[in-house]
Amino acid sequence: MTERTRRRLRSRLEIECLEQRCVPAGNLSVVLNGGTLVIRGDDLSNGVEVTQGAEAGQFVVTGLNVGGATTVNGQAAVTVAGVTGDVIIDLRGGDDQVVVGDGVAVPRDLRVRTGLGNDTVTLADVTVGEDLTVETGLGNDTVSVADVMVGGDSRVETGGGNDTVQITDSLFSRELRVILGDGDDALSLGDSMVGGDFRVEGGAGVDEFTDLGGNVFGEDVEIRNVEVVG
Ligand SMILES: [Ca+2]
Ligand SMILES: [Ca+2]
Ligand SMILES: [Ca+2]
Repeated sequence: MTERTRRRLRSRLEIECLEQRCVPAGNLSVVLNGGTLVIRGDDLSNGVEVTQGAEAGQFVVTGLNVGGATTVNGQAAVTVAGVTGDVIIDLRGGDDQVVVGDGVAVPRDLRVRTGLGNDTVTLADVTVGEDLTVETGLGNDTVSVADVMVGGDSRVETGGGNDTVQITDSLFSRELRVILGDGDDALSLGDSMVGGDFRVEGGAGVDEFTDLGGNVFGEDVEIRNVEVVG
């Protein structure tokens, strides 16, 4: 081994050690960028809960225990004030858990992405000023939406895997699109209002849509590639 090769190897090892020290297991990075709150996970399983703070535009981001404690900027929880735009949650690989609720009012878009893994997204008692997007990617995912009000368009896309989407007691001012992707998926909708088009795309697999009743549809209803409708 030449001196140059040895030096190069040593510096690479040092970088790897630094990376391991700087990124503890299951940490979320939380930043406020021009009024937009961005919560990013790593490829380990992450859990996060976002709740409303004392004032408008103030949010409390708490790490949840998902087979190990998730930290938020290295701490148990952080409070972020001055959120005037979107809330973006991107947790990447791992079996992630996202809870947004308890009266959260997102000024503009709420965008949740959970990447690979078997992920769970729960939105309960949330107001979204503009658009709502939930993308759970490959893996067997569960999305629960209850008591949610959206001012703009809504899209839930669950990717490959056997996914379950349950929507109740919610108001979608404009269109609601649910794209279930590959795998045997199940969607249920109850006591909700969709102001624009309601579109469901089941994709490959044996998919099921259950109308729980009490729904009001303002425009077109289009359910495609869904094998069981009840
Ligand atoms: Ca994931
Ligand atoms: Ca999926
Ligand atoms: Ca499917």
